[in-house]
Amino acid sequence: MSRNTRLPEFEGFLEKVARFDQVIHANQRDKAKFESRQKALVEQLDSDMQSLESAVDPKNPLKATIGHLAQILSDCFKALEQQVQYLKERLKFQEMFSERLIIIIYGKVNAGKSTFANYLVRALKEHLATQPQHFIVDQGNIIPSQDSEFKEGATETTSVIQGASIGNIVLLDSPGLHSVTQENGKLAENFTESADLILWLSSSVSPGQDMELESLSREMKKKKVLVPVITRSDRYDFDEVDGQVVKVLAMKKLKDRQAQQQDVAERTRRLFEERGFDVTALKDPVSMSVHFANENSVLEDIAEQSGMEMLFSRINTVYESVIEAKLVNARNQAENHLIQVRTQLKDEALFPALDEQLREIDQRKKCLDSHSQKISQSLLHQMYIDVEGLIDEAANRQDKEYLASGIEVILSKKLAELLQQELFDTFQSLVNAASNNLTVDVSVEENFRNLEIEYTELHGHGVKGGVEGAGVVIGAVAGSFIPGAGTVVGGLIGGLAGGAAGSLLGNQLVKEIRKQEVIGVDSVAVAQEINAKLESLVPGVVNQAMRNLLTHLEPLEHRIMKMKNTVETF
Ligand SMILES: Nc1nc2c(ncn2[C@@H]2O[C@H](COP(=O)(O)OP(=O)(O)OP(=O)(O)O)[C@@H](O)[C@H]2O)c(=O)[nH]1
Ligand SMILES: [Mg+2]
Repeated sequence: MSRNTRLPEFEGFLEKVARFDQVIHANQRDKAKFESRQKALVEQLDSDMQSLESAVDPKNPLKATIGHLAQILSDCFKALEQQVQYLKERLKFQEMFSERLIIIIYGKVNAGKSTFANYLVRALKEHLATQPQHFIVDQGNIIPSQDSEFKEGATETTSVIQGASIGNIVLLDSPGLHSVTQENGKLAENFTESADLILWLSSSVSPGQDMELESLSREMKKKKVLVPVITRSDRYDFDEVDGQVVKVLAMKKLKDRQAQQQDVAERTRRLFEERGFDVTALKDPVSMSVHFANENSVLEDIAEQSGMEMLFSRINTVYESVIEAKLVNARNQAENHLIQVRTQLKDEALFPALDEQLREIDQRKKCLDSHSQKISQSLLHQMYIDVEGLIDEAANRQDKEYLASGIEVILSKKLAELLQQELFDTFQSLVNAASNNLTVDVSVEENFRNLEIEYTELHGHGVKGGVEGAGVVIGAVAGSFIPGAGTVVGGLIGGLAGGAAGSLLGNQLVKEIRKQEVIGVDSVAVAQEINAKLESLVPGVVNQAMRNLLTHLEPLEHRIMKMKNTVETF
């Protein structure tokens, strides 16, 4: 921009900037808060993780994945530490220039950032009649450089944050976004935070590509003041000079430039609406060409033709927001940092791993649910078979305790076998202890009863009917009837009863003695009781084993939920 031309917008901009140092005082108190908040978050997550690790049994198959989770968390901490480091560097940088307007020239590789930065430095130098001081930024430190220009080039050229300080303005030229060297892109993205104004450049060759709009929306989300610029809005015309055809650089046709501006504006707006961002904060793009401005600097209205006047007019309209942003920049950076910490933990690093862990746990819980009934049924079936022999043994001994403890032993042995068979794949050696220490109440209420007969023995002389001494009996079976014993008892009763009737009628001298005799053991009532009991006992015992296994899952689940909550409420 030549001094001779009238440049109201550019001059208006310079006037504002001249008063810049009167308004700036970064808020130091708010700035410090982020560190203590992040420290509290890290400590809480660390303690949550320790609690999770101590809750996982060494035999738990989830042990390995939980170990992996601890590793992920520790990586997150390292990344956060790195970000804090970046933030401190930015704040340090920002503080160093707290009384100047920091403009960052930002955008995709090859957008024309360095070329534009050089153009601006030259224009400022000319108007302010002062020398720029070039520097590079290294870990927040300003290292003065001997260069008097930023390097421009067709291949990716800029790999550090370089800048020039002139008057009340600090101009930063950043490495290209979506750079082949990812680090460079990150460096630039990280640095936009310390700037008060972002000039967002996109080449007119193909302006506002999706990835570029993504980066633009990220900056706007951070509530940065941003002016979109479509650079390189020129083309070559062929002209005839002194009878020779020559290539002449001209601006792209106005209607083409307007169409590009509108297209970028509309697509950005759509993206913002989709994301629910504040559309009103968006500024329409301005198109310009540095090459055209440089090559035609003699033209009276070059600032207007090249798009520069329009650019400064746009900058002037956002100037008040720039000042407001400057005042709260440090606090905003700290807030943005904390938001970023949460987003990163939730969307990128920690939550996906926690959710994966929760899925693993849920899958195991479902496995318990789905196997529980099957295990109960198989166990009940096996118990019916095995208990039959045990009842016989216990009946012979007439020992209910023997029966009760025998059932307990068989039950836990069979249960252990079934758990091993059905759940080992999922729970591995945890199943071994699952059937230990179960409460199995097999008290037997019913008694084994002797199976007895009662009969009357007749003693005396002159008894008719041929019974001498003891002999004639009226019998009745005492106790329950049991198969097997039945025939014996039945026969006995029949035989004895026949003789008894005649004897009694014939002689009063006969002496009657009532007698009882054990002829077997009745275990029917006990067997019925046991079978009925098993029906409710077995599912209860299986349920206990399932709950034992759940104790290896639920505390983990609670602790993982707690970690998520720690981040959510941060
Ligand atoms: N036609 C035209 N080309 C331009 C203009 N500005 C820059 N260029 C060209 O675009 C290419 C890249 O320019 P740079 O200024 O180095 O771009 P950059 O954005 O700094 O690139 P990186 O630092 O690599 O990200 C160079 O070949 C420039 O000559 C312009 O206004 N018009
Ligand atoms: Mg560059």
